[in-house]
Amino acid sequence: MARIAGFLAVASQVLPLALMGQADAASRLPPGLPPAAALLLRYDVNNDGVVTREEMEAGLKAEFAAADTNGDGCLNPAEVRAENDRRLARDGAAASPLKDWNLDGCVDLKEFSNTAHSYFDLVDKKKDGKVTLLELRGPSMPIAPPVTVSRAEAERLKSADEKKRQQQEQQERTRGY
Ligand SMILES: [Ca+2]
Ligand SMILES: [Ca+2]
Ligand SMILES: [Ca+2]
Repeated sequence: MARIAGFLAVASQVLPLALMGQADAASRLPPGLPPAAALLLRYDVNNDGVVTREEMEAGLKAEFAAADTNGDGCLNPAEVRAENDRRLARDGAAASPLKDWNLDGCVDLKEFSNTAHSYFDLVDKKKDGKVTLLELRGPSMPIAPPVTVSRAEAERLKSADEKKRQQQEQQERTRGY
């Protein structure tokens, strides 16, 4: 528990600027995780850094029940609109809007859970019904990690840049600028 708390304290300090403007779920993410990780991490109710399938299903059911205002087991277009507005307000650009996949005018629990289920299956590399922070950081994540350039490579790029700049200056001089 203390370890996770330390983790989050560090996260709030070193979070890349690009994430700063985003909604709560994403800005609470430990460092190195793609914004999409918030999609699953919000179901980690016991805060142990592991999302079990049970935690996800319970969370999805609760969210579905909250969105299904008339309690008929179906999200009609008005309920879908309200839920999508809520997601947009919460997740901003990272929001995943609901979709009535079979176009029957009703988003059922299965359709409601579709995005979370596919992401869970994609990330759960060990297929043990649990998604860990390590797996969320893994290569299966839908958003590419930042490219790290080695020092030597950085130097090479810099000198290539410098050369190009000098050539450009030379050209401009010969053109009489
Ligand atoms: Ca958990
Ligand atoms: Ca309904
Ligand atoms: Ca449907």
